[in-house]
Amino acid sequence: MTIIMGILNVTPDSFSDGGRWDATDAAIERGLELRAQGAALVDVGGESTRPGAAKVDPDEERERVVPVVAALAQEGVAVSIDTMNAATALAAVEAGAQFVNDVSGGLADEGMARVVAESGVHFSVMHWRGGADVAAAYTDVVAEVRAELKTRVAELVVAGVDPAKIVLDPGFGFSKDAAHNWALLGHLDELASLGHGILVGASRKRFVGALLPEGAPMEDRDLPSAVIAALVARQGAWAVRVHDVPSTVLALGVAAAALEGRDA
Ligand code: PMM
Repeated sequence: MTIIMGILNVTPDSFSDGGRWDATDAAIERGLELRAQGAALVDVGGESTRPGAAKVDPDEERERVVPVVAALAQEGVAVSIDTMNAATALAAVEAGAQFVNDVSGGLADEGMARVVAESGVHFSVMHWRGGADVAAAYTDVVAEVRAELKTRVAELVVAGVDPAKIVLDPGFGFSKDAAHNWALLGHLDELASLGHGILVGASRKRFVGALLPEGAPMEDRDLPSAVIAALVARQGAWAVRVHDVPSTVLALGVAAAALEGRDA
C-alpha cells in the first residue's frame, strides 16, 4: 500500500502554498491537519528548492523547522525533514524526525551521510544533478537516472548508511523536462529494480500544470496529481509526496480497490 507524505513548507517563498504556513504555530497546526487527513509522514522543509528561490542561511533554516519538527514529533506525528544541510538534518533528527529527505541525495553536504548513518534514520535519496537550474540533458533518461541512483546508493553504503533505510526518488522536475518526467513516471519499475522503495514527488509540479489551461490556479493541479498517485500506486510506489492529502487518499483508495478487486 502506497503511503502519503504530506508537504509542509515552512518557507515564506514556497511557490505552491504562497508561504501561508510560515509562522510556527500555523505550520504545526497544518502538520497536524495533514496527519488527520491521512498523511503517514509529514515532510517539513524550511528552504524552497524551486528554481530561482533564495538560498536560506542554514541557521535561519534550522530556526524555521526545528520548533515545528519538535512539536509534531511530540504529538506522535512521523516527521521527515526536507533539507540539504547536514546540520539542519541533525537538529531535526534530535528534535524527533525519523526520516531525512534530501533532494541532493547527500551530494550537497558531505556531512549528510554521516548524520544519516550515525542516527540510523530513514533516508530519501533523490536523483540530483546539482540543483534545479541545471539543464536537462539525457539520451535515455530512465537508464541514466537508474545508473546515477545506483552509484549514489553504493557511495552512501560505503559511508555507512544502512541500505535498508534508503528510499529512492527520481526527482521530478529537477534537471528534467516534461518528457523526462513522464518517461520516468511510466518506468518506475526499472528504478524499483534497484531494490529500494520509490518515493514520487510529482504533486503540483510544472509538468503537471502544463496539462491545464494557462493561468489555472495551483489547486487545479491537485486532480492530475492525485491521478498520478493512483498510477504510481499501481506500479508499487512506496510513497507519494503531495500537497493535497484528501484528494490523494481518495485516489489511492480507488487504486487499491481496483488492484485488489474490492469495494472502494
Ligand atoms: N520536490 C521538492 C522538494 N522536495 N523532495 C523529494 N523527495 N522529492 C521531490 O520531488 C521534491 C522534494 C520541490 O517541490 P515543492 O516546492 O512543491 O515542495
